[in-house]
Amino acid sequence: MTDIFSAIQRSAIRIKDAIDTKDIGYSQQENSSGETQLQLDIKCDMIIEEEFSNVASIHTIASEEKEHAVMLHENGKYFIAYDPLDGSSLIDVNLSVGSIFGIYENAFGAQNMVASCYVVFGPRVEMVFAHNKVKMHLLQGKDFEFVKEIRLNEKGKLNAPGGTQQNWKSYHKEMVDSFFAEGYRLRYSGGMVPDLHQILLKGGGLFSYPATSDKPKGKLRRLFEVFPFAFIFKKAGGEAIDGKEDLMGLAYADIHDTSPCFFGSRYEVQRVKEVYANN
Ligand code: FDP
Repeated sequence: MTDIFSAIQRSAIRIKDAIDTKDIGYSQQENSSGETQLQLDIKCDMIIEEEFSNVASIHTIASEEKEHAVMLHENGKYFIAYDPLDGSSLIDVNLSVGSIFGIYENAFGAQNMVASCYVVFGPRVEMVFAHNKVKMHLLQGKDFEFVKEIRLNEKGKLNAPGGTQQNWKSYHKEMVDSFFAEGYRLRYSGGMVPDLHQILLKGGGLFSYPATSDKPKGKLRRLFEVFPFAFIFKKAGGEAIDGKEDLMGLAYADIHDTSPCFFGSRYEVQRVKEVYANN
């Protein structure tokens, strides 16, 4: 696992350089989810693939930017699903973005996840790695230094509601409003990585990306985004559900499958469960 951790660190340093120095323009390519790919997405995907190619313990990779999984080393045991640059449309307005990695043993699937990791590219570059514990590291020069362990409180103060409100179900809107009525504050940038990072570091709250009328199966991808963050939230003492079920209990059929998702501390996720159980 140390070799994977180091490869992610090397990738993060190269991605930071790419963000800082490359022109950002729209390429002609579309990714498998039908979105126009930014050139920077492609560059970041290539960086990660290159770094992972040098790690013999990695059997197969799946990237949000590639239609199919790619086998790297026949004798490796880890399967890594990653989103090289999540929230990349936020780059041209200079908001934070991130990379997400789900590390699976022997095959993809939530039940096989053994570690997960994300990197936030903001004013600082921070990396959060969850194995037995959830640990945050800060990029200092060319090295990542351990900063602290992340633990969620029982209850937080932040509310990050994703998706187009016009397309929310009425009970979902009522639930979101009920948190605001209780004093929760809106914190939503539109980047999953910084939005969830904020909730993790500020002790708790709720991030939701529900099923909507335009996206009945949610928007966020199970293998690349949902399972990795579910693993992190649970290890940090919080919860992660699809409305009713634990996200880590969900299967996947296609590597690009999505799911509605709710991540938070226990108090807020309990409210989600109560509201969704009746709907
Ligand atoms: P983006 O489309 O900019 O890549 O991964 C998808 C994502 O960003 C998440 O980072 C983010 O939380 C979500 O989409 C935002 O979607 P909405 O604008 O629909 O809320």
